[in-house]
Amino acid sequence: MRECGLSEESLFSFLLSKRQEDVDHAHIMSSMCTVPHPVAVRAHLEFMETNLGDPGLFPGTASLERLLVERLGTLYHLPGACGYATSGGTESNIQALRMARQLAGRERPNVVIPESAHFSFQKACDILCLEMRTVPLCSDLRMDPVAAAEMIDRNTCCMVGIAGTTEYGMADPIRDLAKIAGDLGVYFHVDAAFGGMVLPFLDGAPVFDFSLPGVSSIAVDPHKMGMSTIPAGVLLVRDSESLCSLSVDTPYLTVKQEFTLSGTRPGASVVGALAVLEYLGVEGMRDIVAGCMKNTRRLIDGMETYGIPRAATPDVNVATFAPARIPPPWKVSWTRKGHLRLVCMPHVHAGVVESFLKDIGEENA
Ligand code: 0PR
Repeated sequence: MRECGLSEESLFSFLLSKRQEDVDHAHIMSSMCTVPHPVAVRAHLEFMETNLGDPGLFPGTASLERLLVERLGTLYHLPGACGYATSGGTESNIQALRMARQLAGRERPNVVIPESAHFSFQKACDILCLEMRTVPLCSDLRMDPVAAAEMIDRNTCCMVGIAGTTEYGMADPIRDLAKIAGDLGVYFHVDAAFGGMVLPFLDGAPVFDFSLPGVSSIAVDPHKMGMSTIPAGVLLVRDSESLCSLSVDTPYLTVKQEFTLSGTRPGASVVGALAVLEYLGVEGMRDIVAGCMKNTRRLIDGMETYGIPRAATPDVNVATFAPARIPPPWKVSWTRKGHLRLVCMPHVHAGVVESFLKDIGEENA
């Protein structure tokens, strides 16, 4: 540390010069996060010092976390769902697998997970000492339910399905998977970190939620398509019993037990997440999601007119293509199979798509 502190002015001049080195959102096509909605920012600033890790000191903020869980539970057709706000999809997935492992009580537990799963499941299996069984995808890039059923045995504590895959934006056949899980009595976790804030607002979208009796838990990230500030994830379960399987004693806090992974937890971004939902309502979310899907379709059509074919027709706003040359300053990503991957987040508006297409057209002429 410095012996003597900096003046606020020179400190901020240094900090902001570093901020200038970050990529401008106007050119970010690779991210599943976006510029937070102004109401999320306002709520975040108002709740800056709140700590959900000691809810007895912040009962008002804690009640807003419960309201967020209630709103999302209702959106997913289980108004009485239980859950809590996590730091994002990684924590939600770790905790879901932890719950499944506790509830099953097997000596050598395994989990059955699609090939397309986010790398957070690798972390979860590592931390929790779970054997990870990887299910191949069908030709449409969705998890093969027949192969999944064959991989389940008496030591399987959890099966996972993805509603909106990270790389190709596909929804797995959650209805079929939920039926298999229900019939075999296996815990079924749905990773809707991305799709959970997209699919409910799209007409004719595949069902992935608690309306399917086999679905045990859902991960959804307001800090992705929910336009909250970072960090804001939510883990939802059917009943408090599964959450309680994670409880540890917290003798000197205002509550005597907690089931969360983190101790100290931000209220700011959690209230930010709720604020966006309350402000926009289903109607507002539908508009935003419709815009993102329209831009995704335009991007796919535009790329195809340049002879750059799509790799998939996605269920959510993730577009993938055969490899192409990408001029600076555009920031794109590449899938494990080598496809170009672009995410049409709310900051990638129609004008951004057109200017990207123009640059790609010139570069690949
Ligand atoms: N589940 C799914 C389906 C995801 O897509 C992601 C993240 C996670 C879980 C994990 O969520 P957290 O990162 O919140 O723990 N998907 C993106 C990815 O890893 C996250 C991301 C966001 C990456 C912004 C880059 C970026 O700039 O690709």
